[in-house]
Amino acid sequence: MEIHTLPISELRRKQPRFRGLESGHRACLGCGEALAARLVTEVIGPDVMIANATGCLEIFTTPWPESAWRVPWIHSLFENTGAVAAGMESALKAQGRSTKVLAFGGDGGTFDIGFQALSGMLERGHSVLYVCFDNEAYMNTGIQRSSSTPHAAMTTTSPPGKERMGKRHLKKDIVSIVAAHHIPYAATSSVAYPSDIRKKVRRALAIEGPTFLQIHCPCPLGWGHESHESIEIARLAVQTGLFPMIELERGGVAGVMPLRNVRPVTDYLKMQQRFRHLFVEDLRAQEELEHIQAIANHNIEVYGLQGEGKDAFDSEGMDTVRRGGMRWA
Ligand SMILES: Cc1ncc(C[n+]2csc(CCOP(=O)(O)OP(=O)(O)O)c2C)c(N)n1
Ligand SMILES: [Mg+2]
Repeated sequence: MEIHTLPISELRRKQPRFRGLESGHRACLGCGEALAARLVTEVIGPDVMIANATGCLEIFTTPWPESAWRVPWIHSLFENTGAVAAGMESALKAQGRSTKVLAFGGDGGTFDIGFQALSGMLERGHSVLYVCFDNEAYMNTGIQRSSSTPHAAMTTTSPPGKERMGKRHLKKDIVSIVAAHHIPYAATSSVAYPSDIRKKVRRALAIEGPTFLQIHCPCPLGWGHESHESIEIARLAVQTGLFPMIELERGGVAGVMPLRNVRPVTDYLKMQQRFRHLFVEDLRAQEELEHIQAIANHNIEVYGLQGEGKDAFDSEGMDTVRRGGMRWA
């Protein structure tokens, strides 16, 4: 076992400077959302206000009368986070204050029910960083499928059986839809890459105008894996090409995290109970596995994820290749 021998002053220096979300909340062991929210709030500093949609993150951080937040935080409805954040930003602007506004929502709150409010916020150009904690289902209410649930995944409302092999439809490409609002910055990231999250949050906050970050967050309960496997699974989603790590500026691809060693999708799928029906002797299962591999291949091709030569970074390398010619707003 590795023994840490760093002097205490060095250990303190390595501690994050700011902690917007305290420990001691009620998230499950291995919760991807809890880790992602901690990483985001480490970077944003104290001069912020957050509007948080209904969902796991809101519930597990604020069991009345307690709160794990160390920043001003408001619970919006499930469906109106974008509108609440837009109102907060307008009010602060009218007061001449520089406090940054963030909106937090789950995939259900973002891809589905809160989408209209989000779209309005983006279109009107509010200076808000909207962070979507994407655990690919309505977890808080008992693992119902959302439009973010990946194809063929089992949820309580997309059970595999005679009629279908899990969810019939495809995962919505939310970051492209958001980017199509011509906003200055929209990106994806993953809890498996903490420094990538920090980098993208810093970038987004430095930009005037609406920005968006979708963070892929495994859910041990909803995906059916051990809590200690969350990070490995999140990393495999990226390394298979199923969750491309990209940055979009005003709708154009500005950066990608290339993959040096692309892994087969089965490496990712077989670790999760929500895909267990794909690993049985069944022709339909075989076809679904091929379909999912084709989705990953498509992502790799569309975003040019398989880097070569000097542009090739290992996906462990936590760096993104900047595509030429784009300027940060
Ligand atoms: C208008 C409305 N419909 C339904 C609900 C019930 N509800 C609360 S949280 C939630 C699911 C949240 O899913 P998601 O946004 O993905 O967040 P997660 O819990 O997965 O983090 C639902 C359906 C609600 N609070 N308000
Ligand atoms: Mg969710």
